[in-house]
Amino acid sequence: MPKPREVVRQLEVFGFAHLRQVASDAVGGLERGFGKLIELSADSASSERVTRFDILTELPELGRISRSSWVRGICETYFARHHQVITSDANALVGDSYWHSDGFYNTPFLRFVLYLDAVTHDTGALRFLAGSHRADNGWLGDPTRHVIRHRQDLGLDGDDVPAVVVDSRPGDVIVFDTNVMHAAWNGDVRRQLAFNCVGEPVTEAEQLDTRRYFLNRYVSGSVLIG
Ligand SMILES: O=C(O)CCC(=O)C(=O)O
Repeated sequence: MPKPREVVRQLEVFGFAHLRQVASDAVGGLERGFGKLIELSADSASSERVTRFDILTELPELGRISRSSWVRGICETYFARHHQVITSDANALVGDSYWHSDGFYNTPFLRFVLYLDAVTHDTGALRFLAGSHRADNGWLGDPTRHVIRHRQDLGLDGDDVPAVVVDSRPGDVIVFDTNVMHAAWNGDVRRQLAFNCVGEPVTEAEQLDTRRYFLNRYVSGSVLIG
């Protein structure tokens, strides 16, 4: 397991970090638990996206990961205070997830994601615009709008927007600041588990952001698809 301080530096600089095989011991249990929560259609051509929220009790292996010392180390270093897990979700994802951030907040939020299927450039791997989570990096406003309108404004298909693609296999965890612009292209059905964390909100603005973030996850579903 990489040191929390190094992971946090990656999060600060790039907005995401790829933790290879940190959950390899849990894969079997996570797969069995996922199967009880979401039944995948035998015919992938007719599959639709499905999300189940608040799954940490039903999926004790994910609950254990969310309470692990390495998750705590990353969160408490990133947020510089105690943290809370505010939402969790299991998703059967199908097709493209368009370029988006999960809202842009002054309060930082982290999302820990595990794919139970190997995902690559051509099969729906998460990809990121490195550094786009930071307001001081100049992404807000026109650059972000141009990425969202990539075909009209840039003449690029979504998967041709220059980005870092994080190929992942079961047992890997991807953690990202949810302000960062991310997407997934060319994917077939992929099983995803995730939980979202925040530093204990202290100020009124942090409390408001946390409530808005919490509600947005339920309103927008787990991921944006355009
Ligand atoms: O795998 C995907 O389709 C993208 C997932 C995503 O955007 C997210 O988990 O926030």
